[in-house]
Amino acid sequence: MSLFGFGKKKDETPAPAPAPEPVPEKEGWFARLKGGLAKSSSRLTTGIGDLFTKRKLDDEALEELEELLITADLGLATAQRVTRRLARTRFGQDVDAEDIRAALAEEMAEILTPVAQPLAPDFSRKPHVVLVVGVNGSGKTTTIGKLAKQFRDDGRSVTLAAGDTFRAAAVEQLKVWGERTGCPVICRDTGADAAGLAFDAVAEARARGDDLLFIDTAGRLQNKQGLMEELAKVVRVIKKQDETAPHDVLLVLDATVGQNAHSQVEAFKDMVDVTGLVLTKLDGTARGGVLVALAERFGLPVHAIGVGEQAGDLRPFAAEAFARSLVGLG
Ligand SMILES: Nc1nc2c(ncn2[C@@H]2O[C@H](COP(=O)(O)OP(=O)(O)O)[C@@H](O)[C@H]2O)c(=O)[nH]1
Ligand SMILES: [Mg+2]
Repeated sequence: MSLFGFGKKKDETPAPAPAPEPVPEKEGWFARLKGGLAKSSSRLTTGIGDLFTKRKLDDEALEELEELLITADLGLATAQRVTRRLARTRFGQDVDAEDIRAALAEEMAEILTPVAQPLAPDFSRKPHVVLVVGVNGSGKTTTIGKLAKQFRDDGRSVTLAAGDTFRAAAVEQLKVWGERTGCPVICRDTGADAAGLAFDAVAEARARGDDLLFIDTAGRLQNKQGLMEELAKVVRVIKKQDETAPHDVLLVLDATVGQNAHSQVEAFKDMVDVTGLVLTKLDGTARGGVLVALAERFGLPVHAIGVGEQAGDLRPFAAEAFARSLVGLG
């Protein structure tokens, strides 16, 4: 299965270097998201412009619009839902590109609003345990670093557990985030048992009375079975410490993979009880439309979106703003 990079050798790819220290932002995160989504929406925006320079919204127009939405990664089901609803209110009317953009943004916002739910830890659990899963390179470690920063800034005590024990560089990367955010990092030697580490991490965080524990995991094992067994074992041992944990299981998805994100959600839902999503790399992709398709298909909460590599580049997911950006509206 190519989505996991299965079949490749285990530890050949060096972990990406941790992102450099923050530099003053030249443009705000939203501008960057819009810039990134401009790529996502350029096809959509120009496409709509080409299709609708004053035109009757008839069957042919709807069909062409549906095709356009599919190429913008919304997927067949979502594209059909959106065009059908549009047809219900506007069929037979003369419409222009602006009408269509506004109507599409509204339809998409409706799909996105229910899933726009920030991560809401219960700090009385001490610790609230968040297991972070996803394929290699999706942005797990970076997202943990960013979340740690946010909760530290709120005055919370946070521990990080370097559960990607396959790669020394992955452990180092989390340590850098730990230093940067002032969070203790629990780690073991490369190749150590990830479940054992998770067990100890919960015990340590509890002994300290921490508010939050983030457990990083490896995204690439020899095969899906191997990954499934490892994640199941991690969950099992966490439950030995606290049967209510893990309290959140975050699946981190790289938005640049587009439709492939669907099979990643399917695969991880089979392995663990995924409770929410984080979509990363929305700052540089032309495939942001996939988020709408994921919302429509799975209905899983989208806790945050990544719009860059820096600590401040993780943002709550705002449904309406996202939908409008996607169709090129301000
Ligand atoms: N542009 C951009 N890069 C990101 C984002 N999130 C993560 N990355 C980068 O993606 C690469 C892989 O991230 P990493 O956290 O190591 O992925 P992991 O293997 O899932 O832990 C790193 O170079 C990160 O800096 C994001 O939202 N935007
Ligand atoms: Mg990692």
